[in-house]
Amino acid sequence: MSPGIQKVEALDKGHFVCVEWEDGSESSYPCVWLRDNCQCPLCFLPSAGARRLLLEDLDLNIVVKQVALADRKKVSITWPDEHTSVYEAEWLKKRCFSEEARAVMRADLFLPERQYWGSDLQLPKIPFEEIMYNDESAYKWLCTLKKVGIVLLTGAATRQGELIRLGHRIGFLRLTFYGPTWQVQDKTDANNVAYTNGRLCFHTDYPVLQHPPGVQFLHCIKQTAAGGESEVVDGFHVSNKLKKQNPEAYQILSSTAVDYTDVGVDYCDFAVHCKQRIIDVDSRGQAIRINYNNATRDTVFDIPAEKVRPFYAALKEFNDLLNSAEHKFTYKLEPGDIVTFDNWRVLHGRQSYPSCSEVTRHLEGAYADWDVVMSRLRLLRRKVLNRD
Ligand code: OGA
Ligand code: NM2
Ligand code: ZN
Ligand code: ZN
Repeated sequence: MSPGIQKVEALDKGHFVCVEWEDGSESSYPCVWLRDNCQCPLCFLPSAGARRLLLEDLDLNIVVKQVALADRKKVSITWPDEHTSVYEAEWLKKRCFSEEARAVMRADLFLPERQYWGSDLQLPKIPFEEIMYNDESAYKWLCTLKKVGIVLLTGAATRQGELIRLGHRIGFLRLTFYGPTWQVQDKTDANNVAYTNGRLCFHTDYPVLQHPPGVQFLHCIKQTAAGGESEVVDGFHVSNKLKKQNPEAYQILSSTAVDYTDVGVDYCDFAVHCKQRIIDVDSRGQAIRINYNNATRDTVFDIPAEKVRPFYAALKEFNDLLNSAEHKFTYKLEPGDIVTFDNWRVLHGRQSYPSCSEVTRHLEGAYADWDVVMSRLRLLRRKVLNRD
């Protein structure tokens, strides 16, 4: 419960409304925002939780005509055209514009906390059926997936179709040109290097898509006796290291647009091309997505010739850091394991394994978007913590 309101007044010639809370703190709200967010049925459609008010009808210079407090719990504002808006104390408190209040809201909505790791990773494990039937376990799974970037689900049936069930658990899977789910096996005339018995060096999947899949699931159905071990590395942790160790390499990888290509046939025929920065950063320079698959990096390279060698030098430096014993974690999937990981953050690879006329190793894979996963996380949190 938020504190009640002690006092409310218009300030700055009616351009702001200041709320004084019972605990002595104060919040100041711009009138243009208050008018824009009027919760009355004319301005807001509750069944959609969405604004009806059009921007065309919003006066940027609006000021309050009158402001009143009811019951220490409601602020009502009368606007110059006699329209009235009522705001609940708790609603206002949550939307306070102070630096601290906004940080709390941001953390609550987006769970930005990261736990970086290296070879010391304690791979989080949860039984698959637990997350399927228990909301607390499912919530824990998704929170850990967001914070650490990887969770191993154990004890799934060793048949195809378990990822479809997992997709239903979160909402839906992300369809790509490789199908709703896809089979990682050594295939003749493979349309992707993943579908061979070869070693896969550290990569993120599908940087050739403009919006690469945020989350990846790999379900081990059959595992070879020799080889086929998995490797993972925390791409955000390594990016931070690179930035410190070699700022110039970091600058190159976070600014150069690299061409990717994928042409072939699978779920349907495709000719996909895209430009991505290998280390994608936000406006503050923090890494937010790694886009790196050496196999699908195009032969076309749309940069000036003199920048090519410095680019390769930077990429080698990054690749060396990814592969350093300090950073990488090696494990081997067992039949029934489903590894779930942040494909924007964690780079993954596998060791080669002997080729054989029979299928000796079989993983089923699938993708989900972070939007879908975060949506399920928020809904589970509401249920589990019994909030609003
Ligand atoms: C892939 C992949 C890992 C493995 O299919 O993209 O990374 O262990 N597979 O086969
Ligand atoms: N598969 C495993 O970027 C890539 O091509 C990753 C995708 C074939 C669906 C591999
Ligand atoms: Zn209104
Ligand atoms: Zn992969």
